Amino acid sequence: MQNLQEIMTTVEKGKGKLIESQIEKSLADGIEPENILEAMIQAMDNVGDRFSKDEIFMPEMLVTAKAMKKGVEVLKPVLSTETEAVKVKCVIGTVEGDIHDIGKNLVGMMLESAGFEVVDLGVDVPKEKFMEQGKDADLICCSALLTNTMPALQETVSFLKNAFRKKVMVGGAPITADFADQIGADGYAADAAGAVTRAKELLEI
Ligand code: B1M
Repeated sequence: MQNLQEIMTTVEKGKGKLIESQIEKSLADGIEPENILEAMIQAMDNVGDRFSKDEIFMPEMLVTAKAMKKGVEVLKPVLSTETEAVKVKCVIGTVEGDIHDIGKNLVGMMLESAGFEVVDLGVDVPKEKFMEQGKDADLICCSALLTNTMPALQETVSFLKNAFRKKVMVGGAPITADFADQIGADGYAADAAGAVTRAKELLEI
């Protein structure tokens, strides 16, 4: 579809100024917000592939991330389902050493729109901060995007599981269900929608 192709190109080229009007036009044309989000995620994957091949570098990756973030902001009101609060609190953050936050933000946004109270600790979060801020939470959500920060995820999970009996859910591009099991996490989800389903299962909501 032409609209989605345009949005992908805009994200890939990091043309943040165009994204709002293109998304609004697509929504007005009846394209589902989920399909727009999917196209933007696909664009980020393409950017990642080009980065791996040394076709683009950090500055380009940064502007695409900015365009993506802006797009997510535009989509947020239409993606949110405004369900009743479920009286459950979760804290979410990206583990220490890792500054990727687009996926984590999407997970937080979907949890929020499913009625969870979400406290976002941001990126590069030390395990101690997860513990401190997670004391009165029902669920702790940890994201990791780098193979290099998988050990930090593992340390965070074991630290939290030793500190208290809270449920811990993990996710992020390099994380698998097997790895999540191996490091003792209670739950894993591959994407933001799956994170809501898994969180509800874990908390028996
Ligand atoms: Co970086 N980066 N990056 N990057 N970056 C990746 C991850 C990479 C795969 C690119 C590549 O080489 N192909 C690669 C990692 C390779 C590896 O680890 N093996 C990489 C690298 C190498 C790096 C640097 C090391 C580059 C450098 O400095 N030389 C550096 C690291 C900095 C650091 O963290 N210390 C770096 C920096 C950056 C930018 C700052 C430029 C920017 C991030 C900006 C930001 O986030 N604010 C950036 C970007 C944009 C990417 C790519 C292109 C896109 C990431 C993204 O936002 N995806 C990425 C390539 C790729 O992913 N294909 C790449 C879209 C997002 C919606 O998906 O985050 O996977 P994702 O989230 C999904 C799921 O994973 C899941 O749900 C989300 C929604 O569906 N999920 C969860 C995520 N968290 C979850 C938690 C859950 C459950 C599900 O429960 C708790």
